[in-house]
Amino acid sequence: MAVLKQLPVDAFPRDFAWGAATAAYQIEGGWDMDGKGPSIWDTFCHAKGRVFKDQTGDVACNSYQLWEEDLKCIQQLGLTHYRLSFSWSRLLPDGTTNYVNPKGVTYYNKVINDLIANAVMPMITLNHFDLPQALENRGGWKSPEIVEFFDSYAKFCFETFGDRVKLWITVNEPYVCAKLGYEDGLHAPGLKEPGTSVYLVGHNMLRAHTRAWHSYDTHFRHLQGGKVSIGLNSDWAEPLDPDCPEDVAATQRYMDFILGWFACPVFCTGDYPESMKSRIQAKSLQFGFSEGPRLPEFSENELSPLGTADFFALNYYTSRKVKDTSSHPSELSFTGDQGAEGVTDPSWPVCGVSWLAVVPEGLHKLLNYIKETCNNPAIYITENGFSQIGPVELEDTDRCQFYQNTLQEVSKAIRDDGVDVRGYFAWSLLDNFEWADGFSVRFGLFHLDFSKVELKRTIYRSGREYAAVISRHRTKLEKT
Ligand code: PNW
Repeated sequence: MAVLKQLPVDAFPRDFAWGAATAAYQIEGGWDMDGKGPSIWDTFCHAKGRVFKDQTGDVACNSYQLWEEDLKCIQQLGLTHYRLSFSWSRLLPDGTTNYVNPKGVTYYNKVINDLIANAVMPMITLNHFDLPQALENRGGWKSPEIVEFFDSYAKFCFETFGDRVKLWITVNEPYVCAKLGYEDGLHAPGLKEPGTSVYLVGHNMLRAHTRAWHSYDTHFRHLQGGKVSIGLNSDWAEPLDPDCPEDVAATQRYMDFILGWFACPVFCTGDYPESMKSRIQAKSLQFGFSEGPRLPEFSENELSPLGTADFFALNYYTSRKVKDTSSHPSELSFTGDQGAEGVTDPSWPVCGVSWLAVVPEGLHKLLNYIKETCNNPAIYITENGFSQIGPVELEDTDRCQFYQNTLQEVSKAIRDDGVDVRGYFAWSLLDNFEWADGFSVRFGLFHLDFSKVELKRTIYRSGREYAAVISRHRTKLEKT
């Protein structure tokens, strides 16, 4: 029995975006083909001991050469939207507009044109973790210079592709990039500089986003009429003990340090959450840290991040129960600043990766939270998904159940609570290179056998059922 057949589609608005998402480094391969420059992920994976079994994205799904196969998958699902990212160093090999790689432009033009010819709207992420290595060599996200470089890259993309691309995301998940890349050392560039770089990197990402949004607003919006946002990930969090005031306060801090860190400056106040400012300052004092503020301040002389998003781009995967750790001894670190620890509830099933407890109702609650705290924005769920680990099951009934439950929660948020959800992008179109987990973790609606050069795409049952939902929604619309 097809699980997703039970999903009521009436709640989804007429022009709801039914999508799937990918990212350049995770699918393209062709890491040094046709003039592409290296990115920090090429460097990170080529150094041994970073990634599961030292796997790399050198080939990945080979989407650089097999784009037509991806297109067939997109057609088979009947998607209305497809979210992909540009490889910055495929377009601009040294990260700057001093030299444009024409083969990179040709590749993305073909992708975009094929999508549009098939009535699929592209949503483009300008940077999904894979910073050009040449820019990393100049300080990367830690250097204020990056803001200029990013803005030039963004303007180049708006100019070159913006006649056809109407949905843009500047930076994907600044939280994950800054925390895993500069605090924990688990993602490229693999730095462990706890309690310091993470905030600087986050700040420069916000500034880069702000500049790019303003560039679009000033120079392109009136000609192209598109929308620009920043991609924010968040868990949903609840107090471990709802009757314990310290856990309640810790839960708010937990949300502030993940979502509020970027959502507050962009959607609410133009500044970081109060809890971040006060906690980080207090901890700096406690540790006698005197090399300037660890959490950078927004200067009056530069553009404010407030109002620099035309929609809310939300990546949601999981939920946490939070307990207060504010008085625990800690080193100087992000987690110490946060003073909160998130744990999973034993009743929540865990899929594939250990961090991913499956909690669809958390998405429902998070959508309401964003509606309430971020001025009721139009929301696209730009990533959400379920991973498999271990033996491949093409009949992935668990994942079907997951999509059924999740889309049910989304429909409730729309219908019962009036949350303005405009679209849903499943992560991911294809099984792909899952960062430090390599190919061991499978998020795709299509299966790939990475041991064979053909890299044939085979639809999972969840893909077939997702396609059925989309087609049922369309059929309903045609009748009304
Ligand atoms: C997101 N974690 O990243 C990314 O945007 C995708 O590229 C990725 O494939 C997807 O989630 C699934 O993981 C994350 O370790 C990477 O907590 C790592 C974590 C969370 C999100």
